[in-house]
Amino acid sequence: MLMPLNPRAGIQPVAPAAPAAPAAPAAHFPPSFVWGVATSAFQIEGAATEDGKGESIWDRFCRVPGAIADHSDGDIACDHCHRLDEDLDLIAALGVDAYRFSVSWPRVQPLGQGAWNEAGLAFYERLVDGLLARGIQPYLTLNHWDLPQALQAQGGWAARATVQHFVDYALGVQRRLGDRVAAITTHNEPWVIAKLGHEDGVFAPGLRDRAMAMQVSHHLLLSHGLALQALRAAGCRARLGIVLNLAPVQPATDSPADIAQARLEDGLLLRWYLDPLFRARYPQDVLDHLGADAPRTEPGDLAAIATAMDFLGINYYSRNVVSAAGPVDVQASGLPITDMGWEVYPEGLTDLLLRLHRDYRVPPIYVTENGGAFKDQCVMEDGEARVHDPDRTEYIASHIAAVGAALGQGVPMAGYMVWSLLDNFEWASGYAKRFGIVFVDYATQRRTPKDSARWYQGFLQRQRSGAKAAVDAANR
Ligand code: IFM
Repeated sequence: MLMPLNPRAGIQPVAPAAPAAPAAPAAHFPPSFVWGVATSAFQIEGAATEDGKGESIWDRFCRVPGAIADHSDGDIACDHCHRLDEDLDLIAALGVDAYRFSVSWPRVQPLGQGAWNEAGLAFYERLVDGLLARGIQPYLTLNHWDLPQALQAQGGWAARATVQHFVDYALGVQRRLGDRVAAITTHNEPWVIAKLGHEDGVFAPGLRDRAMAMQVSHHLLLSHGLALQALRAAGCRARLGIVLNLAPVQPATDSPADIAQARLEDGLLLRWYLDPLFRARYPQDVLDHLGADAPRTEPGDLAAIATAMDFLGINYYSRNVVSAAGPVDVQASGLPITDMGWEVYPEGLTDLLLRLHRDYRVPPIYVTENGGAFKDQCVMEDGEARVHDPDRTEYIASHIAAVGAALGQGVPMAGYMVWSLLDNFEWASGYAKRFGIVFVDYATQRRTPKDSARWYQGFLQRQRSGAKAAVDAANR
């Protein structure tokens, strides 16, 4: 029996019998490089109606018949609110530098404006202090999609008034936690909120209106810029940035129609966000394409959006292959496919990072999410529960190598965070898709670190000893 690194966490140190691990990524990551794991509030917390928490748009959306594949909701999720210490120990046992989590806006400000909920603020204070006590840097996200339902009733992100409510919310969180968190992200994946939530209607709040979706994207970006200004004016010392979901968009063939389609989708997914953030303008070809669906802006909006950031967060999962003829069958590429139906394409991450550096001269970049949903193999070995997930380990290792390749070519990479610490509520897919490096048995809420967690733990140990050896050599 191996002794756990942290007896309460139950995770084992990597032993010779550990799963066949892929070759360690060859790149040299500097000692300052931040390694982490990530989650979000709605996906893990549960306690949906406890201690004064308000309703979020995701609480409401889960009640819509057919909205969630397995008819589940976030009421209990990973029961994280009631298992905070156990989960903090799990994070610590991995040996990461940082933990990226989000604050549930309706938990701390139930109506999205006005009164604050002390119990909610106290929960996040316990989380942040618990991380610091374990030597882990808190990376806080303000908006990982769970807008207070009360604000949705007033128009949600489509209403310009929500911009100021968000700024006030950011300031309230800063007042309570800003002195102790390493970084604050305004929004996670604004494209998802706008497109999937307001144009395609497959995510909360389930609306289908392209003009509204584009207005939402503008308000998200504007609230990001204004929040940064307000936080800095309030003396916030945490590093400030935004997290975008980006993917290289590639034409299925070299036909002019496919190339044009790829250019347009690149505009809608990447340049629509990167151009205003780094060039204070929306891309003209996308504005032309949108016509009357383009968002209404006011003087000064674009300058506010382009407020300088301390970092850019990138969530990377796969590439997008597009054709003018319609959806592309990714199975045909012959690449491995995750349980979400996404191609495993690590070289796309290197390409993307190089492009960001070349075209936008971005600030230090964190890969704030990267990981894969795969079918896990749960077994009992020598009386011990084990979860074998070689595909996930391979996925993570190959993407870390892709980050290393970008770093080696001069991209200012600052960190990498695995999505996700725990299996959790995968939005419209419910609980069937598992991204965690720690398995969650939802019937018992028992956590079992998967082989990928053991691999990541060992990888981080090797990083540390490599970094220490380099420092010792330099001091000799
Ligand atoms: O689970 C999500 C996360 O909330 C946002 N980025 C993508 C992940 C996987 O779909």
